[in-house]
Amino acid sequence: MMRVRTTCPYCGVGCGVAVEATGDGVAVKGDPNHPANFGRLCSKGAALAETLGLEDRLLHPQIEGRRASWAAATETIATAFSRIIERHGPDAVAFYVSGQMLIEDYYVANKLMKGFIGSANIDTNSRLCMASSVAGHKRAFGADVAPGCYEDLERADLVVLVGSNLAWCHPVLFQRIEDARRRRPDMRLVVVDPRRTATSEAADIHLPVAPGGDTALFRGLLRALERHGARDAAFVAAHTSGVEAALEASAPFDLARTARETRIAPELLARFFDLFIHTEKTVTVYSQGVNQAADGTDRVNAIINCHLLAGRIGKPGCSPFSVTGQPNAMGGREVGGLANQLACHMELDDPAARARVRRFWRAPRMADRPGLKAVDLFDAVHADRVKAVWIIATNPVVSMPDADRVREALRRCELVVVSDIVATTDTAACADILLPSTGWGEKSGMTTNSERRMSRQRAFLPPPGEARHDWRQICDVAAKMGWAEAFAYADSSEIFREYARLCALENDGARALDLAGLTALDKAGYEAFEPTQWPTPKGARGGMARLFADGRFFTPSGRANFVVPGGRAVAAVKPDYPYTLNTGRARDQWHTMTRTGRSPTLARHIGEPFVEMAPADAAREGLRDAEIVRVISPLGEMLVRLCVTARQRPGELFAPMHWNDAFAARARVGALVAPIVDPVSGQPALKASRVRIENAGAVWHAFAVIRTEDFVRWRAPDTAGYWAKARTRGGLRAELAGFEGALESIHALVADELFAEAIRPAHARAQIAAHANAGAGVYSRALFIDDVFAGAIYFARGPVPVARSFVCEQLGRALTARARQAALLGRPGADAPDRGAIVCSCMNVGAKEIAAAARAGCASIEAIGAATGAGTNCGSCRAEIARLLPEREHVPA
Ligand SMILES: Nc1nc2c(c(=O)[nH]1)N[C@H]1C(S)=C(S)[C@@H](COP(=O)(O)OP(=O)(O)OC[C@H]3O[C@@H](n4cnc5c(=O)[nH]c(N)nc54)[C@H](O)[C@@H]3O)O[C@H]1N2
Ligand SMILES: Nc1nc2c(c(=O)[nH]1)N[C@H]1C(S)=C(S)[C@@H](COP(=O)(O)OP(=O)(O)OC[C@H]3O[C@@H](n4cnc5c(=O)[nH]c(N)nc54)[C@H](O)[C@@H]3O)O[C@H]1N2
Ligand code: SF4
Ligand SMILES: [Mo]
Repeated sequence: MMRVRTTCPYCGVGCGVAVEATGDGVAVKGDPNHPANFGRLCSKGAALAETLGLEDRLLHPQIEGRRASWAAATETIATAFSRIIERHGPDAVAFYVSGQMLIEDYYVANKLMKGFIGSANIDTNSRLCMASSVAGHKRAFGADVAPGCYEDLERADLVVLVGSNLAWCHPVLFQRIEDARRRRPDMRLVVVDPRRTATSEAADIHLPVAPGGDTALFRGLLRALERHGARDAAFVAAHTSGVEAALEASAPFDLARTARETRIAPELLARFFDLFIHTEKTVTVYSQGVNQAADGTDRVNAIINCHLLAGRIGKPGCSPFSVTGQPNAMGGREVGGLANQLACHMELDDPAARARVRRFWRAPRMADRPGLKAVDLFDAVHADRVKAVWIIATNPVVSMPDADRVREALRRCELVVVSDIVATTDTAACADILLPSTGWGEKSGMTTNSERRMSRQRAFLPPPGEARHDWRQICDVAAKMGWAEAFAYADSSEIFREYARLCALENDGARALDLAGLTALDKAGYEAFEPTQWPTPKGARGGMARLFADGRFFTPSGRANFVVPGGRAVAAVKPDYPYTLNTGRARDQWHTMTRTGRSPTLARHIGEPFVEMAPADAAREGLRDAEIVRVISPLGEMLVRLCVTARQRPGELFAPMHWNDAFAARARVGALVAPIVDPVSGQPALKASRVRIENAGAVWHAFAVIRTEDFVRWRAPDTAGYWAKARTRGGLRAELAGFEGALESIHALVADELFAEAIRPAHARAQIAAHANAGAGVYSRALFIDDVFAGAIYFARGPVPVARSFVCEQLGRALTARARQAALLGRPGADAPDRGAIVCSCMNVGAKEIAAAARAGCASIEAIGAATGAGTNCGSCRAEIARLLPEREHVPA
């Protein structure tokens, strides 16, 4: 392998990645020529090489848990789907797919379901992610178009981030904004988020909006813009409709009412309004704090209304900007992966579009009405109306709301097919047929990022085992179902060409998604394809950075629509469930952790599931920081570590969406989330569930590390009611706790369980050292094989006070007698500093080291970087470093 230029498989920024072979693997760097990142990568992108190992990979097809041939698996699926369709009609089967599929995978899945099976029962995890933005775009612009581009973020004088934790979730975009702010210190950043985040801490103004207060905020802003003469009268008159109704609906939202409904201090609101009114070049970025709400589509339109009124759209540095989550979330919207779309931005309810697509596909049976959206789809599975479902590149048993019911639905379902790269996911556990897919680095195709830029993923590794490309799996089943000719593609470039032709078909500018310039792309051109933004109309050399510059929209009238948002959606407060549970992401994990969970570097940042709670609430509930708590909703519960923090406001909790049964005893937050959806988009409200919280009653706590590279397979000790494991270099680390037994007697039992497998094959050379301080309630055991530190477990009555990064770093080392004692106690000697919790994953720098550097006089992030290395590689941790500096340069909110 030489140097391969590909695209990062995580977030919607879509960074270019350059991969090179090294002696024992590959090295991953940012591609300096890629226009999304110009060489930058965040911590997740930088750790990609650590995710390529084959442990837990799914390598062969399985039927009912037994290895099977591809021929048998394909035949079984095709026969079952055909039989069910024949008996119960095409709507009795479904696909549930993903924004992590490539355009080509997605295109053939959609074609098979909507044109050949004849149902629109194909929905995607983008329903949980982008559906409200799609619906809002369509209402306002007549098409699902993101008008702006990344450069607008750098050229804006004001960037407003609404419901977006950009510093953690789109780190490279955030770095581009931060770089622009360093170059132009007058540029302003405003963050609208109920909680304090790494993003809000970098902002000039943080508006801690009450959950659900967003539409009120932007109605108030619309009114203020109008009152203070910020209307672009010429633009509004020539290119929009509905302004009067929108203004009338906003009229009651004076400062006092807006402040009341948003629970933001009036002075702070006034400052924000003033800034927005007087800053022409404004970009408003929004993400899941907007989309994942019962009124998500209204929130989107309330934001767009403000940009339309001020004419801040289609111009450099001016745009409403929905950032996409997944690498190909945008591409999925393009091919038609949602159950209420047809293909290539054509609508299911448009007979002319249906006829056009039918002709093009030579489709025997076209779907003619929308299919089931994600939440309804799994409901239909539960009710046995859908009898076969094929799940590709998504893990709904973790990521769907009411996730226990989703699991139950799959367990009842006649046929569940799962295509994944990992064998051990919570969804794979429910599959009748498991199909091994190729993953990042092994597959080739196209993705579209947040700024409509198409970019190639390229393979640099052979498929492992018998893994096959997702598109190939789908085409093989289609062929077995009788449609070989329509699904006979030699490679992904042929699929892409067909997709481009359909986008261009009878388009002539009628549909924004025009790829006429790419219909002649041959295989060589496809291989050499350079990142390009659509539309790429006929004759165009490159793509287009911005849309709507000419004021022409894709509505029948050609005008953009103001939309009157509904009232504030307030979830009924049930006294038994006094807290609002907000959910979202952590910096160094990706979704259900099937890939990032393999990286020891990424596990350093946060090693276990948690819930964040305000100090006042914790005091009232009698809960202490770092306790194991049970969070309970009417639907389900989870066990996680409590983190008491002033970043969280009273009445609101926050938990990450990442942990699941493969990594923890019981931490699927989706099990608690109510399946309430936005009535327009069908997107679930994942950020505001009603819950209560209680001490889980742990009587002992433990922290363990164990070397796995030689012989140990991890098995959670039966005695531990709570556990969460994470990778560490050469092994695993785990937090454990138990709800019964006495520490004095149980600790030996737990240690034996943990070390059982380690001792057996190597017992002659294995030694276990023990330490006990019964008075302090502290016990530990350490396992040495010869002189090598092979594992340890540390017990305490409360949260375990050992130096975790120190202990992890000793794993696999041959230790002197003194160092062995330090390892047994879990505390570095005087000569080895304790790093504290790791802040900078890339350079392995901990909070204690950064604090020490700050005490020694380092006053800026740069100075800390020079002294410790922290923040000097990917930069994702810069906001967290800033937190540890005594004085920060930002206007306090
Ligand atoms: N590290 C990491 N990055 C990722 C991902 C990942 O798994 N890990 N996933 C990718 C994907 S698919 C997506 S969709 C994006 C998501 O990216 P983001 O949307 O930035 O991430 P979230 O953490 O889901 O939510 C963003 C913020 O919304 C806030 N919020 C909650 N309720 C409200 C509200 O009522 N109003 C407002 N204004 N804000 C609210 C939350 O407090 C949270 O800080 O991230 C992408 N990037
Ligand atoms: N509570 C709560 N829930 C949420 C959210 C939230 O904020 N809060 N966010 C929602 C959002 S925005 C999203 S996008 C979803 C994400 O949720 P999911 O899509 O369920 O999460 P992932 O872990 O990304 O799942 C991707 C799966 O595909 C597999 N995979 C990876 N590459 C390939 C491939 O090339 N082919 C195949 N066939 N499989 C592959 C991975 O191993 C993994 O099992 O979660 C949603 N759920
Ligand atoms: S910001 Fe990070 S996760 Fe997102 S595409 Fe770039 S490197 Fe990948
Ligand atoms: Mo997402």
